[in-house]
Amino acid sequence: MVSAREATAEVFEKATGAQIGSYALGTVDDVRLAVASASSAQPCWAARLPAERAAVLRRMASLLESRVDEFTSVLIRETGGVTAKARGEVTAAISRLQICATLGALSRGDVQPSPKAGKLTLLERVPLGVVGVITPWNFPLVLAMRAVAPALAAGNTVVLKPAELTPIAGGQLLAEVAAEAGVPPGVFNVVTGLGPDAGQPLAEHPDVALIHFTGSNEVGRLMASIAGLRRTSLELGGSNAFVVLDDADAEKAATRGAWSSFDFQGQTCISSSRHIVDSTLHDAYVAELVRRAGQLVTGNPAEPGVDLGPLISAQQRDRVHSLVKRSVDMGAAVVIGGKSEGLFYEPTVVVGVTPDMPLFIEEVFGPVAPVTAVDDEAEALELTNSCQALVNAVHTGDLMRGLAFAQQLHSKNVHVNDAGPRPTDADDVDLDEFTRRRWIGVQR
Ligand code: TXE
Repeated sequence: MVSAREATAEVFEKATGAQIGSYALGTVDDVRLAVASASSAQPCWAARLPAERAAVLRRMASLLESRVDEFTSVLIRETGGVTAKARGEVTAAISRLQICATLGALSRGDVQPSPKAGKLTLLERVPLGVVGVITPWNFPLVLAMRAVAPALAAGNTVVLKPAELTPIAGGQLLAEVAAEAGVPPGVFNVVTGLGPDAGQPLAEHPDVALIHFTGSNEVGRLMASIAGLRRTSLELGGSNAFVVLDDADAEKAATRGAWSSFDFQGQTCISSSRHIVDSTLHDAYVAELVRRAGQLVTGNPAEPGVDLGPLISAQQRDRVHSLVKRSVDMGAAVVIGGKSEGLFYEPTVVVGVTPDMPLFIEEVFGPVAPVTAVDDEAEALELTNSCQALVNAVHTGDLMRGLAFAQQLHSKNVHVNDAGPRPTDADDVDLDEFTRRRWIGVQR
């Protein structure tokens, strides 16, 4: 994890600005070394029995469990998330390791009959080779694990480039845990550094079989253009809608809506970025949203009783503020919030947001709830589908109506009368993504 040019940069605690670590500014040479070592380690790792690889993953899970307080504390400081968010992330990372250990140990091929007499067809699932993983700063540990655990379980080796704002828990400490758990040298490699200097050479390296990227649409597009015929897995941003139909319970919906826009300062890919509310419920919904925003305590996330910590960086704060300001300039109105101090941004509710405004179109990624009033369900549906989204939510007093609405949405995930992450952990990891099928026909 030391860069060939030995240059380093500092890691800061987001709430206080105190230095909490440093990371090597990796270069193209570091990436080449890491990929070379991953390439040479891969055949041996792939040749191990799946159960042996699973045992190593389980040891990683146990070690993470034994260091849960330390990882939680580091995550609070490097991401600015509160204790529950940070602890939840460590728990989710442990669960992904355990799930992948089980899936990996159980993984089997298949034998299929052939129409040709005396012929058998064997199906094998084989690892891809070297997997490059590039992660963002919002959930650095679990988003790394979502790729690292299934990739290793399936017999691949990995080169991970963590986000430069958060390289400790989901990079440096993770490498320590892997080594202690018995992951052989070269099987799991971490190259820290800036995106263009360390991430891009990884994406461009011809010996990397799959790039697994989570981050902005802009860099995602770059990853896709670099990939050519090579496999790329992209988890990008979107503008998630939180829809409230005319028969919903406005108070209940606003409780979930507030959580969905303000949890972890709105900096998650599942945060609601647009509240699309039937005009008959608009005032009651906004009143409750504002009441809840006003109750939230902003401060150092390490302290008990704090609900919202700082934003990740001055750049993100300025981005969020610019979305609010440009929308207000176009006619929207801030009901509560809208101001910042240092990296802390007040929980903010903005009304009168129309579909042409930046707050409607762009992913906010900050503690802002933009509200748009609609006349009926048809308009709600049209507006929801007018933006790309990862997870939309619909609130209604009639479950069947909610299901029917959900079935017409274009997003990959939908919640009815709920919001947040997908309901199961198991669904979040997919070993098949890190393997390819090989058919072997055998003639007697
Ligand atoms: O992401 P970047 P940023 C969205 C969200 C946020 C915006 C910007 O809207 O406001 O993206 O966040 C690496 N070649 N999401 O600027 O820049 C970088 O070092 C290769 C949604 O932090 O995409 C980091 O490791 N890699 C998302 C990773 O890409 C490059 C979570 C992400 O950084 C690179 C985060 C390059 N040229 C942001 N440039 C989600 N879906 O949860 C940067 N990187």
